[in-house]
Amino acid sequence: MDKPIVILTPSHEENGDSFCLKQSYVEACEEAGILPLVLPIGIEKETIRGILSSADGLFLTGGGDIDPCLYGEEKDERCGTPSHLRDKLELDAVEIALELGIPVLGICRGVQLMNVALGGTLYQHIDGHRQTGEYHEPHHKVTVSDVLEEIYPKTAYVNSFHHQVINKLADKLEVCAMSEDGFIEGVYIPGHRFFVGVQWHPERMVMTDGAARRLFCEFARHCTEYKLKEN
Ligand SMILES: [Mn+2]
Repeated sequence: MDKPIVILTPSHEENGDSFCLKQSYVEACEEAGILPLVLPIGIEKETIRGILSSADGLFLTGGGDIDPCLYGEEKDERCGTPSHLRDKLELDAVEIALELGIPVLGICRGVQLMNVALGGTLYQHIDGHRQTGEYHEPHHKVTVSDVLEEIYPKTAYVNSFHHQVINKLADKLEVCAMSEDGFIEGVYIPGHRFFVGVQWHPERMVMTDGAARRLFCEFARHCTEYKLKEN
């Protein structure tokens, strides 16, 4: 079996006793030839290390808001209730993934988490940016550069289901997509084999948008390359 194993992070509600993962993430992975597995909420850091050491990629999925105290801010009333267990799980997972050098994909909350994990900050609420239409419908333009240039057209149309967005960019990250209203919508680490986050939801557009499919295929390709090098 040559398919790469990718570990997906699930959603969790504070004080909830279960976690969940939207099917669309799993389906987009399978479509791209990835074997998707879930990182359980509440496990110890060493357990995360054990799991990621046997994997070929990490996928930070979308979900609720990150605790603003993790980027040094008081919580705004418009910021949602954070899950401390999920925040911790994902911060640990990013740290370990960077140590291991495995490919990392972040979507929506995932790109925000990447930025916070590396020392950046978020806007806790922005008005007038989130769409009300269907998940697969494009909503606004983004201008792409660098690592996304071979995946998306220079001007791409993407969906938009976020009310938070990157404010101060972490030092290690570079921008690879900007929205037409001036927000950072894509980031990457220069020189890393694949550490890419986008603010939109490509997993909801894979049926209608070739670029969304290419993003998952490119992630899968890097995960496979990592797998072949490591084994
Ligand atoms: Mn957007």
